[in-house]
Amino acid sequence: MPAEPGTAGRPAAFLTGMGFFDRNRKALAKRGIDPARLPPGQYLTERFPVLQTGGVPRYDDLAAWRLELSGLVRQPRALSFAELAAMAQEEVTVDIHCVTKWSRFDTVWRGVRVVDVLAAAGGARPEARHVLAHGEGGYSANVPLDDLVGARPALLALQHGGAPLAPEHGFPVRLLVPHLYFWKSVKWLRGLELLPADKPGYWERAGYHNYGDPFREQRYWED
Ligand SMILES: Nc1nc2c(c(=O)[nH]1)N[C@H]1C(S)=C(S)[C@@H](COP(=O)(O)O)O[C@H]1N2
Ligand SMILES: [Mo]
Repeated sequence: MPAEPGTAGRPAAFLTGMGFFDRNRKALAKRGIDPARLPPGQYLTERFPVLQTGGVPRYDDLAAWRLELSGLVRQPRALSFAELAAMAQEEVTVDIHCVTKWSRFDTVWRGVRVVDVLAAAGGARPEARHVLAHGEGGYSANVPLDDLVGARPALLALQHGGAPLAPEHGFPVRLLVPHLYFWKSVKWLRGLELLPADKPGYWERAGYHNYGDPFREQRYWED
């Protein structure tokens, strides 16, 4: 089983008694936080862990940065950072869940709705069903188009906690898909490729679940 850096594969199950995860849930209830917000097998952390394959890219010249909108959009094009920053910004407060088992509650992000970003490329063509989000240096993650432009808020985040993204958290722009495991939220985003059919991304090819719903505990292929 492949594993993200800093983890040792599928963690041992807590099969008997009241294990770590149950205690964490009880502690939440005591603090007046609804434990139902914590997906199965997750624990709450106050820290903001940093997880990625490879190094943190540097963008000294943001004027040269582009986001490619490609594939099944009506007018494929590249957006500059200034163009993104000039679009309507929305703030969301969401819980995030990493497949390595940490969750963070009430994280605040500000950015542009994916649907508005795609509108800048004339919108999705009717055959578009899936999106492959491309990060700097070859990382990618696949998400159904509906999960980005449907009822739930998927953003291209430019800010976290009221400030520009930190370099290690994806500066200048990251995808934010809070209702899926956090590996789908591609940092250092460089492109959205709209496709007629699904195409697995970096971790999905390596054994992680294709969809990745934390509340259904879709961590690995067979889950
Ligand atoms: N470009 C890129 N984006 C990425 C990753 C990566 O390796 N490269 N890792 C993903 C994983 S597994 C997680 S849990 C989150 C971690 O985000 P954070 O470092 O801001 O906590 O980023 C996701 N986005
Ligand atoms: Mo992750």
